[in-house]
Amino acid sequence: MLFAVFMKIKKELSGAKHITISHVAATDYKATYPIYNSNDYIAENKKVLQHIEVKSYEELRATHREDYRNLFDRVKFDLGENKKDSLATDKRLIEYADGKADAGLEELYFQYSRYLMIAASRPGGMPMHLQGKWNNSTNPAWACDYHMNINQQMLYWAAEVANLNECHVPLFDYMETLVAPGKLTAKEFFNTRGWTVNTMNNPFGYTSPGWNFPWGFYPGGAGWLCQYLWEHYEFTQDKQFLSQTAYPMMKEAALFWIDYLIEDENGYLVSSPSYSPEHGGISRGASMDHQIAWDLLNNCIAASEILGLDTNFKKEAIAIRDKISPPTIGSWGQLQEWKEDVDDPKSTHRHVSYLFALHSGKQISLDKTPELAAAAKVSLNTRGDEGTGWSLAWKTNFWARLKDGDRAYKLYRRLLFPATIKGGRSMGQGSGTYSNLFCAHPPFQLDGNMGGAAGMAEMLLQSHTGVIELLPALPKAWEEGTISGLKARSGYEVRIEWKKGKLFCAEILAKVSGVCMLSYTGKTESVKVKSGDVIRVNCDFEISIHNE
Ligand code: FUC
Repeated sequence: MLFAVFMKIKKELSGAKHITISHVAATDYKATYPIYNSNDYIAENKKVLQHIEVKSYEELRATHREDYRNLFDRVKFDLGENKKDSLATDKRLIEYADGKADAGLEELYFQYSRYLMIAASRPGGMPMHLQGKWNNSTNPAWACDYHMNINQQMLYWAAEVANLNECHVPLFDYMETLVAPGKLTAKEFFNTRGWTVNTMNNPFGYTSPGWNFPWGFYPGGAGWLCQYLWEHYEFTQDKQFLSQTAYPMMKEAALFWIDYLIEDENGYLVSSPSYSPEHGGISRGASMDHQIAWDLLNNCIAASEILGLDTNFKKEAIAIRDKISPPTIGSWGQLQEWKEDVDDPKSTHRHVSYLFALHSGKQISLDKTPELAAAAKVSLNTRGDEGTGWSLAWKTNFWARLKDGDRAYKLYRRLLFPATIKGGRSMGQGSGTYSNLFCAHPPFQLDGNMGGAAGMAEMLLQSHTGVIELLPALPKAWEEGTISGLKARSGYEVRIEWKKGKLFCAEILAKVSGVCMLSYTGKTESVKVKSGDVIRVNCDFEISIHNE
């Protein structure tokens, strides 16, 4: 089509020094169940065109830059001197794979993920999916779909902490379009209330199990997605979002689980039938389902308290949450993937779903449940340090939550292994990073980029336990550095500077009033703050409050 336009222009134009071509491309797609093609794309195209035609190219470019920089410039990241910025990226990756230091490449990887998110996920548009807007095929891998058994969730792990909460919104808008078809799926397939989605989803309300069994069956999808509604609230403290958008979807997803769980012979509630994503057969009591149901009910309980509503539902949610079959330690010290103690210590499968409670859930933590955290470590060790792109990224995050910075960093470096090197690496043949820094599952999937960036943030700052932990998993390799603009839960913005592997100073800006819990190397302090206060922390972890 563009070619035809060029030919016409060539015929009709003479003597021009430059031309500006305005291209608009709305479609008839509208994200409304059950009819998805009612958008008046002609009117929409005309409107956009009228808006841009009155502006020069320079004006448009300036508007674009301002819009972009407003998001991008929020986070500054510096890992010190060692930067090979003048080397081409493909060569840079190869040197990095040889074990050479390249702080600049690591900074770039983090900021590149933020760039991809800014480019691909903006309010009013569709959320990112497997290949995002960079899909170049009419028959892409896994249909370039919305895949809910890890991929879609991982795509947004960095959104809040990397200060791009607006970019999270398309995911929530999309989730809202899944509720009506998801209710039908819950009723028709499982005879429950509420809504659910399975592994594969698309923009046209596909929420049922498919396209194949068993991997297409995954009732945990909606519950897991709902975690990010809660996270968005936790980071932004936006109560209107919580009451109008998040809580209604969370509650409906919780109703699904309240109906779906059944009591076993020991009086525990278990998921049945259930399936630990892409590993093992259909059984009763896959741990991931229990952890997701626990997380969802736990968040619903907190939300109903904050909003001051649904007392009866809250009571029921508490009773159900506390009866769910808890994470269990098996005969060889592992965290059990299923209700039965049947884990295979030789399995190096890429899906590590049963550690959801460690990340991105928060039921297991080093401080609050040390035995379970130790069991998670045993499981992770047997799964090994190989994997597909997203699997490496998830393991980076797991080790960061276990506060083993060097191990997290090892996985992170593995994620940046050049996919172009012949033979790749053992299990995840060809997994790592392409020369343009896209993550290689393979094939290219955006999830690993976002999961990798989230893992880097997780090494420097954690806040999922209600405490802002500074440098919780700092690897030895990152001896010096500064990061500013990261977000922490409960409405904080954080700047951290470290030297010789130790905290040098930090500043925490409170966006809302509250009590801020801070910790560094096991020392914890709690301070009362007002919105606008800045908490300053020095190298001895001494705290002062300022209001400029
Ligand atoms: C899940 C994973 C695959 C792949 C696909 C898109 O099914 O098991 O590895 O990432 O999603």
